[in-house]
Amino acid sequence: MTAVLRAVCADITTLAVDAIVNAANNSLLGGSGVDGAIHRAAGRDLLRFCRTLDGCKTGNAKISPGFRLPATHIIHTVGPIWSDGRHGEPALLASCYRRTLELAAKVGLKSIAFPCISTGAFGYPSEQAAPLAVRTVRDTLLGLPGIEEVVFCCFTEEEKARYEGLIANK
Ligand code: AR6
Repeated sequence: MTAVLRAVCADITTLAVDAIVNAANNSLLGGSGVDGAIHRAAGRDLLRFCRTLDGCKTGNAKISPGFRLPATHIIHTVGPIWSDGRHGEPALLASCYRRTLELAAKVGLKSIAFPCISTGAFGYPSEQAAPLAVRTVRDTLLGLPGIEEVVFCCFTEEEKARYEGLIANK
């Protein structure tokens, strides 16, 4: 089965998918941006659970329940901090998308929503992150037939339009 890719403009904490993805930091103990929103919406049990995960390396991913969220799971991944693009940032960002999808497939999840990882506090230029995200998701899904839907959850209409253009352009 070929997975459906789509872009939405929404608060990711409202999406009723099998897993939403958190753009976290290495501690996995919360922060600002989408990380803060997810911790607030999921409740204190998420922080308690995350304390048992022993952090997460940049480019890797770990899973937790969704607690009070409509999503049943949260996959926490840690994107690279942008410096100039010549310090391994693209490979690390691609790794976030790949590892997240691999983990989702391993536990049998079918629908996943990603935020625009690293493009907020971590400063990754959005016009470079978006094509890399779409390309990496497409390539990774070729080997993961169980995943049926991937949502790119944007926070602005401009970002959503960018993703829609990339999705339409196969
Ligand atoms: N739903 C969807 N997207 C959102 C939401 C939301 N509720 N809130 C923000 N965004 P950022 P990063 C978008 O900064 O760059 C944290 O402190 C936002 O507009 O959340 O990976 C962590 O703990 C942007 O497009 O994540 C780390 O320390 C995108 O989500 C650090 O920030 C990512 O912005 C991670 O930085």
